[in-house]
Amino acid sequence: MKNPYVDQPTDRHPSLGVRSKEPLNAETPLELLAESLLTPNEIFYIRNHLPVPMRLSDDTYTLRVGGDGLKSRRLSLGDLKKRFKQHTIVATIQCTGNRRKDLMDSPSPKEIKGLKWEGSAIGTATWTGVLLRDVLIAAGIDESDPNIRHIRFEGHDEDITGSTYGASIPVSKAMDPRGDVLLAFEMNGKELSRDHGYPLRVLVPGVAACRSVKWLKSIEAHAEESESFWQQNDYKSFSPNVDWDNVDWTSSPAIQNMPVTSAITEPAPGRTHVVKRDGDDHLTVTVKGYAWSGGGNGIVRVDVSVDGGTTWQDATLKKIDQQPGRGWAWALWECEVEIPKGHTGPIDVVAKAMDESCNTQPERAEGIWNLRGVCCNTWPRIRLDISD
Ligand SMILES: Nc1nc2c(c(=O)[nH]1)N[C@H]1C(S)=C(S)[C@@H](COP(=O)(O)O)O[C@H]1N2
Ligand SMILES: [Mo]
Repeated sequence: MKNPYVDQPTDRHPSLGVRSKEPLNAETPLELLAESLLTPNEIFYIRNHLPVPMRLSDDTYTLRVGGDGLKSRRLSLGDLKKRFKQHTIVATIQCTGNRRKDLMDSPSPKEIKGLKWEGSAIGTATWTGVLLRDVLIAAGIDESDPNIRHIRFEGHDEDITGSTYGASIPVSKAMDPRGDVLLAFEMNGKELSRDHGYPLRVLVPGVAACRSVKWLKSIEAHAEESESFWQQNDYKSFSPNVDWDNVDWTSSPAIQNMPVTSAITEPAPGRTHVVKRDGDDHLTVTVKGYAWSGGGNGIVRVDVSVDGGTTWQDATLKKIDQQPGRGWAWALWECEVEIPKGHTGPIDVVAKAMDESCNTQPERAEGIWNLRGVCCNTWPRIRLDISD
């Protein structure tokens, strides 16, 4: 049998942190992540479940639109670009398993299955494309039809049995004029690369990135969600008491909007950083990171603590101006953290973000532990060691 991985992209950046090779799953180096509001395409995280499909050609590519109540049609890339107004949005996408490592490293003795993502399975870009809403309207969608509840997407990538990657989103999000769901062909002003879905992908801002289907093959309106494995039996969260022996996948909804989260990118988590006091009574340490929330909830604040959360210091935010409810992009933050007078020895720095719906982050992993290790948003933590 032909190796399905023979024809994979060759332009993958060597600095990416590879979590699996075939299929390629790789994250941005954490120390580069909070350097710029827009993540450079070359180092944007890559999450592939299956082999990247053969390079689809601009000229022969067509998108199939159909399903309940829609006129069935095929649209070429040219049709999409000519017939519909083009839009550019700035949005962060985050893998549902971002920061899974923090759940895996938590005290639970039970098994989490999944790639050990650290904090960089997330990135922000400008995305250019046409509105899914406009394409659905042109195909004659009846918004008042109560039986149309989900918009299904299918990718061109397939496993050895020929079944393709797929996902769906609620029709309310797809049709929201301020929901900004795109069929995107450009990322940061450049044609999508093969790894990021060339020639066309869905981009669902505010929603778990597993719904932003790459190498888009078809769109369908339907009463039910996508039947794909990834909609039905994956990317769901459960109570900490559910494990691989007793999980009932039908008992929990597919994740759409994601919870508010943040990460510390500098100093790097996972090792102790020695800081010399040098006789200085007033000592500060620069701590940097990102914060993001789903559902269009922009970040309003990031707080930092060095006493386990008893007292907090304000971080300074850097963010792109977006309308309330359309806060699709992350905020980068920085704090000159004050180390208490006279303190020497180890000290932990923690952070938490708050979004515009006043959601904030849980301190500990135990309450949000789940068997797939999704939606990890505990307080990020780093350790300093203050020496005289
Ligand atoms: N067709 C297809 N679309 C897909 C995937 C995939 O494997 N196949 N992975 C999804 C997941 S889980 C994530 S996190 C994002 C990652 O997008 P990126 O690789 O462009 O960063 O794509 C989503 N879209
Ligand atoms: Mo993902």
